[in-house]
Amino acid sequence: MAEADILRGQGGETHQVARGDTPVLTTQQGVPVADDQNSLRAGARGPTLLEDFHFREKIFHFDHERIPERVVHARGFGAHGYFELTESLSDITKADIFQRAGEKTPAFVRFSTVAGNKGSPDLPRDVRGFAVKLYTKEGNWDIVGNNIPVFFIQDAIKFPDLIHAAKQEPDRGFPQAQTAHDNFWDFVSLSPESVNMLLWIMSDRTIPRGFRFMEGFGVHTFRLVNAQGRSTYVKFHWKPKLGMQSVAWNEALKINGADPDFHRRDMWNAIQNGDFPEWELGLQLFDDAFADKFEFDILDATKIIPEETIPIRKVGRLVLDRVVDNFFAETEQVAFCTQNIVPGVDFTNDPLLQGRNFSYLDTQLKRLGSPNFTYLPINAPKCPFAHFQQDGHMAMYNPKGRANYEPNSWGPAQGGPRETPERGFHSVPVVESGEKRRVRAELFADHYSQARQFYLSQAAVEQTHIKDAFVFELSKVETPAIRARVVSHLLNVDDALAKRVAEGIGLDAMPAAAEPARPVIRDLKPSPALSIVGNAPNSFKGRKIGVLVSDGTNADVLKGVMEAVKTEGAMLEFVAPKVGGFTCSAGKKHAAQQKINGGPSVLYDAVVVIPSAEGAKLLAREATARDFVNDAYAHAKFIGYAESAKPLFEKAGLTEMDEGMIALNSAADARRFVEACRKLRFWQREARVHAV
Ligand code: HDE
Repeated sequence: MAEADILRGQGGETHQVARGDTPVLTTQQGVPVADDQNSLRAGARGPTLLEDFHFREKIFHFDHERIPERVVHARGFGAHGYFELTESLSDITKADIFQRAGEKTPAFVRFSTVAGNKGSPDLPRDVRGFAVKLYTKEGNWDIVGNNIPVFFIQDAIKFPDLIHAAKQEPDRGFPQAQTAHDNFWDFVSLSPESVNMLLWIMSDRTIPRGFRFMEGFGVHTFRLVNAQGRSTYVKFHWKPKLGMQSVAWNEALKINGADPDFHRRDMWNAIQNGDFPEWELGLQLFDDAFADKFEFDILDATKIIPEETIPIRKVGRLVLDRVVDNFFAETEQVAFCTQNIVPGVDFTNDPLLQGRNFSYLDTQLKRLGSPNFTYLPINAPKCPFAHFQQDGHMAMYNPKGRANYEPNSWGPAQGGPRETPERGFHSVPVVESGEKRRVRAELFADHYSQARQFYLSQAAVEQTHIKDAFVFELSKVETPAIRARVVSHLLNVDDALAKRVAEGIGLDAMPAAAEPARPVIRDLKPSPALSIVGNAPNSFKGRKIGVLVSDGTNADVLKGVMEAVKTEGAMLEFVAPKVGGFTCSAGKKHAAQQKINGGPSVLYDAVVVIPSAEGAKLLAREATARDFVNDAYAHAKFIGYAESAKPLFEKAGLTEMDEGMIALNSAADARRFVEACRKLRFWQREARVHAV
């Protein structure tokens, strides 16, 4: 704003005044405001007057800015995009969205953590929500999923207990966003149905590198229904285009301090840079014959169907290409409901899903305060809609005319909308019979077989991470009996794992194995698809390198690194002693993105350390620069370095070089380095840096 538009008031306060095209500030009633800096007073030193309607309206509105945060999944981040169908599924479902290959359907996706409050960090060890709203031509369809294909419990009636146990303990109000406390481990160790999920959440799946790098799952078995009324069971999978990637646990702890917004910033930057995050939609389709012969119950949300048993059919892609205009209006007010399905899709009797169908609608009323939340732009269908629901708080679209009921006698023009038996939603006419009892289905009692299968499907380094995670969490549990009870379950999963965890927490005596409710199937074939490391993308695309520089950094090496990173489709940030930038050996000034104490190496997938000899001497005296290289080493990252960086390495205690550390003397070296980074981490180093 030009200086001329700023006026000073009597107290020296700033008044910016609307001129030309600048919009005029008004009250909510549209009354132009003359002064937004001073409330109305009786005399310059007198009391504030009640008749100051502008002041009262402003403060009143401010006082009511907050709505209740979500009970779970409070911390979330959303983006817009589209789903594009790549093959017609008209033989399997009449869902309009699945009819025409090449057609795009608008979508909104909200990612979230589960346990933490709205202001908690992005990288606790936690399941991630992966909720997709598809604005189809026959209504909104919500696939409210997670980044893990199984869940903790089998019956929705246990959800309040699970969440109470996971969130802050009620007497003390902490810990925040962590399962590493007594109540959580007490509850899950008394609920053997949770054991499969425990293996998943102790794996690296719960510390993803970003939303762009994780899978999504519908979790429950659903149905697809075709025009003839034939139903096919389906499980939904979202497969990330960039492949899966996670961070190291110690890294996650540090990222939460250095950048609590790490995941949302990553997604925001990717979309703003035009690197649109993308997933393929995969379907596992099967029928009753398969369901009847499968070892587990397809209605049990604590079980998967391995991809090797029912292959995944890729039918489309989800692309996120637009950030929100307003976080509150879109990400906060979006209301996902599992009950939002469309003709051609149907529920199964999964008792978790059945319970969710009540919970989500109910929770939206509490959060958004009115049954008219469906009219908010983020929630409203993008297809025509017409019904006789009326009134209530914030009514925006009451039906016009005389008819607000049907049947009525007011004719086609005046009478309002009518049923459509052909196109309308029909439930699959499943025949249900049975005793009315509170009881679980028989196969639900297998609690360990798939936990074992999951563990045995992991790469060695992943198994170690799982062991480390159990040891970390149980070390925060103060009650020894709870620690031992967890180990008693692990004995039914894998003896070696139980032993390693028991050793890790210093358990005096091995407990007896928990009594399984059904015999453990010990010879399920491992499922290679369950390993992150085993399915690594062999690409550094979409990842980020932190380049530690100083005045005098070698210009040729710098240029080589920048070009190699660009060719790979990756990103780079300069971390320098001063954010104002640095002058390279060619005398060119470059802006830096981070000052060294605000840009620790945990924010990057790999690092390059190329200060000049002078710069290295300076950085060797800076503790955060020593942390930069030390952490990169400890987190098994690839490190590209100039010989001139050696004094910094030595001062940091890094004297053992390995193959994950690559000397950069030329542009060709830089290319070699970025190619090495495609392995993502130099895992061989990890065992060398962890002694306990
Ligand atoms: Fe949720 N869940 N949930 N959940 N859930 C909510 O709805 C609930 C479950 C999931 O980004 C709440 O809008 C019950 C499984 C996501 O806005 C609430 C049960 C899965 C989100 C609720 C479950 C999920 C929620 C809280 C046990 C993966 C965030 C706020 C049967 C398949 C959606 C809200 C968003 C949110 C209830 C279990 C995923 C209270 C009763 C299983 C991604 O309604």
